[in-house]
Amino acid sequence: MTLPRPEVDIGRVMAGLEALARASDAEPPAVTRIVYTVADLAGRDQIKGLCADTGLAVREDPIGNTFARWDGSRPDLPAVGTGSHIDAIPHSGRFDGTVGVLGALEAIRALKRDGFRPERSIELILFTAEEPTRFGIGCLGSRALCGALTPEAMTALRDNDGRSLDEVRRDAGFTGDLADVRLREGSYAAFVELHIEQGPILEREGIPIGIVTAIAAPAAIRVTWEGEGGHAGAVLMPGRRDALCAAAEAVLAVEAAALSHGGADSVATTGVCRVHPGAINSIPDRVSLEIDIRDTGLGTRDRVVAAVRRAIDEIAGRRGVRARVEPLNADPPAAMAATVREAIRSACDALGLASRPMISRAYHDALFMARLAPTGMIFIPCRGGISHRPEESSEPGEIARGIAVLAMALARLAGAEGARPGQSIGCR
Ligand code: HGY
Ligand code: MN
Ligand code: MN
Repeated sequence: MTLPRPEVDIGRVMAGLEALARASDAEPPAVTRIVYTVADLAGRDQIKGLCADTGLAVREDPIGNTFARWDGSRPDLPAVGTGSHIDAIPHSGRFDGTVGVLGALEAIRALKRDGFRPERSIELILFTAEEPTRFGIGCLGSRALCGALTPEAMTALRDNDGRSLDEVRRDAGFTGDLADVRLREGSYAAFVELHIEQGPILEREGIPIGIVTAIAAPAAIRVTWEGEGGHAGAVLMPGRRDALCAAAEAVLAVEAAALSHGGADSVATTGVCRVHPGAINSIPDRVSLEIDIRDTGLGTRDRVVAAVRRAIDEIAGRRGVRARVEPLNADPPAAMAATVREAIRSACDALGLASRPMISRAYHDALFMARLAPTGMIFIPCRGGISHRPEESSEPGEIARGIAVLAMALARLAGAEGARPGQSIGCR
């Protein structure tokens, strides 16, 4: 099959990223777009509108996973999926996830402009709630699609205001039976996600494309410390059971566990600390910590988690502060499929682009799509490896190269009917 060589309209993609960045609850250049908020719904509307303008059939599932399908000549065959997320953690950047959604849409448009006609349908997916910000668990939408998050578990999810997922999703206009979210086996023949690297390797080595080999194993726990509150002036120091002092020791123990019990790939972060009552002259009686622990190896990751839990028990006992540990997720790593990696690599070769295999230390919806279909990821460089910060940035040329590789990989995976040698690759 002669692979098409579609032209990428990078100006249109950058304009889309710019418009999407304005659907935000943060002062530019920062972006905040939390799932089911007005900003998130505005961003979704932009994407749905662009998909409809591209002639794709758009549908949403009961939690807002959004599917935009380009029917192939054999719509009866399992489709080839692509996509990512548009939700953004507080005070973050405009490229994380969005490049994989708007880039996939441009890949489809470029293939269409090039006269390519896929045999298998190609389906763009906008996954709901890839970020854990609101409901404490990452990849909520893709977990539910592959059955890793059951309707019962979804029903139990609460946001930071105590509102249930069910209540919030319905208020956002997503109704329907949660049991209908899970996709049946064989729904997709393959899945490919385009994403910024969120690390420094590609930029440092001057390599335009990363071909992901595996996605690291993420785990998260919430620890609620319950001590004894009181008047900051009237309660003397001996015998205090200050919940924040216990939590503070635990935060340092999390860092120590990754450094002493893990390996070179072990990372551990306490990213959330909520103090009650949060008054300067009141001894904290309750503190909630959310801890993120990852490694490319499951055993090493679990060693670090165990070390953190031992430290929590020791601190709680010594300080007389109760600690309630709630596992939020503990997922295995995912290997990327050789067939999809090969499709990406052959696209790079056809485009004369250097590439390198690499591990993804961040998780992505591909971590769960890999349970549904042979899955791969395409990484592009981001400036200084910075992500989850307003300075997050990727150059138009880098994004265009990622989209061109994605388009050709999708064409290869979808199979062609009526494909013709395309024009030379380039950016309009
Ligand atoms: O946290 C992650 O790895 C992803 O960016 N949500
Ligand atoms: Mn992210
Ligand atoms: Mn992401």
